[in-house]
Amino acid sequence: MTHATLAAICKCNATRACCTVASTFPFNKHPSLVAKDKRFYKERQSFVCIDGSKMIPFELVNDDYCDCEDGSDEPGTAACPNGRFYCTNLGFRPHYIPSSRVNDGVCDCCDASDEYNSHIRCQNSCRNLGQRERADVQGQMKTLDDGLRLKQQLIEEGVLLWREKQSQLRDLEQVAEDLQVQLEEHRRRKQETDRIMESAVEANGVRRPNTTVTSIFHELDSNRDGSITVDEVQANVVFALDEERVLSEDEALALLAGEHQMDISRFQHTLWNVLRTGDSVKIKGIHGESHRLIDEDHINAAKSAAEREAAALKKVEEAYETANAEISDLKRRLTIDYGPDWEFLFLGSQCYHLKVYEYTYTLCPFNQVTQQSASGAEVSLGTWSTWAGTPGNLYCQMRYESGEPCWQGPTRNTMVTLTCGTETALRSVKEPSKCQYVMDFQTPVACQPVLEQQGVHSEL
Ligand code: MAN
Repeated sequence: MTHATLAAICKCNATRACCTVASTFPFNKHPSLVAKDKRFYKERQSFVCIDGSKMIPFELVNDDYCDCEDGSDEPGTAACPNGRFYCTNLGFRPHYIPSSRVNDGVCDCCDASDEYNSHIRCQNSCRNLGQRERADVQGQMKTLDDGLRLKQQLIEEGVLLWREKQSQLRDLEQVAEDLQVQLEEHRRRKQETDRIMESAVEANGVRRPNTTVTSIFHELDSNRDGSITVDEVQANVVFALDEERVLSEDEALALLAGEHQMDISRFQHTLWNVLRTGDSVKIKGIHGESHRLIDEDHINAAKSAAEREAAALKKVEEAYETANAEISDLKRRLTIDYGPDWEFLFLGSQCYHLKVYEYTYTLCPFNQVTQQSASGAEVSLGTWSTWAGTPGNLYCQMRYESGEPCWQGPTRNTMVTLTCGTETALRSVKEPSKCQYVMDFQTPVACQPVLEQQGVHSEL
């Protein structure tokens, strides 16, 4: 449609929209004009497009025909595809809408100004929206206030906790030092008992094996009556250096410590000791060095002592290893960045859970993230890597990396976003792409003194 045609229509029919626009809204009072833009629409002979590209007669402004490339000649109609209509939205937030939405039968501005010449009637809902938004902002401000108070407490606790960890480290280092001394002592004792055992075994290596007090006693007690008599000694014991000569009764009696009968417990403390060395008398019929008897009890005692020492040493070694592992774990944890005031330190000893559908997610800050299925199987969604916020707000995101590899996919990773709240809790877990997880974690320590009041302007 040309200007000439449009002007003709307007002149002919004053009820047509294009004409009504001009008659209903004097140009410089049109609701679509932002205060700062009003200066461009002073009623004069001509209008210069705001981008300076063209000059047109003033009656062509808002004539429902787009003349300016920047759409500035049609601030109150839908004629220009790139035109913008300004919703004043008094009581709420002002904003621009594309001009194409003006009088299109849909209420876009909460003050109804975009449908000023439309078949539908729009309600002005700006007041309600403003009230609701103000209530939301007040709620957020209260959360922020409470959160900041709690954060202050956590900062104070963080400092104490930090000192506690430092002293825990010193204690552990002392324990490890003591254990090292004990370790050296136990190693020395073990060497000693091993040596005694080895020499006991070695010394008996050439002797008659499998001999014990009991077995020799039974060998001498020919009639198995539980005691050894003079006859039995004469029948079974000979002189080491003269095996042919039979012991006299007196000699046999002397070996029985002057008694005619000897039970095993007495034997153990008298004749057994004489026979064991094999120096003066020995069991008849045994030749060479093997007439010497192995003292199994002695060897067993040495073995038990060596085993006891080995067990004691193992225990101390394990305690030493545990202490050292705890020291390196604590040292590692103390090198983590817990925020400028150690305010995030308390999170290091906690875990937070959230069940989402069939999975239970667990976030153990500065440690790891896991996912447990209903069957109980647990997979790692990543271990602590680093703070990952922006340089100006570093502590608003945590990254956990190198979790369990995903079947035919990447390694599982998790990004945790920290938001301000009065409680510390895991609020949501999502998996926006396969095996890549995002968590919303609320905590007072994420509260910042300045609330980012995005989009809330002074008009409120
Ligand atoms: C498991 C879970 C899911 C993941 C699939 C990938 O079922 O860890 O979160 O998407 O594996 O195969």
